[in-house]
Amino acid sequence: MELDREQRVGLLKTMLTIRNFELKLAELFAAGKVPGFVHLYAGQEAVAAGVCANLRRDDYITSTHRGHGHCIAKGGDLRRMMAELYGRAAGYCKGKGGSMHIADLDIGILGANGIVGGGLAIAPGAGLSARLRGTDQVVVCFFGDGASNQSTFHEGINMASIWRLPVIFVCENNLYGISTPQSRHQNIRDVSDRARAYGIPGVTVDGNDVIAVYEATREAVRRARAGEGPTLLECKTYRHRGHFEGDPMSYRTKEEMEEWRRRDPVERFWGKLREMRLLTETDYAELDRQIRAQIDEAIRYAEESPLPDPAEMMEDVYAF
Ligand SMILES: Cc1ncc(C[n+]2csc(CCOP(=O)(O)OP(=O)(O)O)c2C)c(N)n1
Ligand SMILES: [Mg+2]
Repeated sequence: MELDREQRVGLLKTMLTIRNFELKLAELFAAGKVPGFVHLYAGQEAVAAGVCANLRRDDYITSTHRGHGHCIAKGGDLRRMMAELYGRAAGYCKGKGGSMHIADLDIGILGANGIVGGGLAIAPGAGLSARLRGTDQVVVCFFGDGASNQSTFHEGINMASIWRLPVIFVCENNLYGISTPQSRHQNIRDVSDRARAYGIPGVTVDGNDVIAVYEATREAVRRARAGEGPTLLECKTYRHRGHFEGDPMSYRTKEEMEEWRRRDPVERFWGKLREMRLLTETDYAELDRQIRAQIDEAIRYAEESPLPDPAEMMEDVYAF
């Protein structure tokens, strides 16, 4: 089934929203407006956009420390996201969580995770819940190449495979875990090879090609909804920025970064749409302008919100 114009432009819009949001956030962070840590998603937009375009509002995702893109692609509210990043009371976690704790249960976002591999333990549980409630909801578990060495990866995928849970495990292989290249943290090139050990399909796609990601996810979602069980989908991609904002990036060469910038997922897809005559330069400029205006509005919303009241410090805090 071919995607129509509206669907293609929708994919570009999601990617461009993530790109603009992240680059604006980089500026705000450098200006000292955003406290804490931020790990930006710029460069990996095709993964979040291509995957989430296959999901319904009531499907679930689990996210990571690099989670803004997942949240935006699943329909997260830019204003509440920005307010959370600013640590303000109007934020998703009332300003008490920050970048790595954004969640929105109303639209199936089960949360970002500061714990690498944390989502791999949560996703099978959400899949089991869907099964027990008799729904056909599916769960997407986003995680990185580094996380694929965590015990939760093996336990989570094994559990999901034996119970045929409706989970799509999406590995965003951006070739690094902090400063460690993939070749030094695992002895395989394709993380999807590991799927064989659990008796499930393993697929690797170009994670900078939004259509390739979209199509591979469509099949994985079809399988999951039909009760055929999980898939491990690896998307090869690259982060444009450091591991965190402020990372000097001494572990990567300029040549490597330039090479990947030539494969920029947003530029590439916009170029395709222009070639297909689905979008003109004017349309693109207008789309970009609207997105920037929405982000500026989110910043205004965040800046107008008060800081959380210190008296509420212990509210919404759980201990087990
Ligand atoms: C359990 C745990 N171990 C270590 C860390 C420190 N840490 C934060 S991000 C990261 C690397 C994650 O790499 P990857 O999964 O490839 O994700 P990427 O940052 O490339 O998106 C590590 C080791 C952590 N947050 N949690
Ligand atoms: Mg990585």
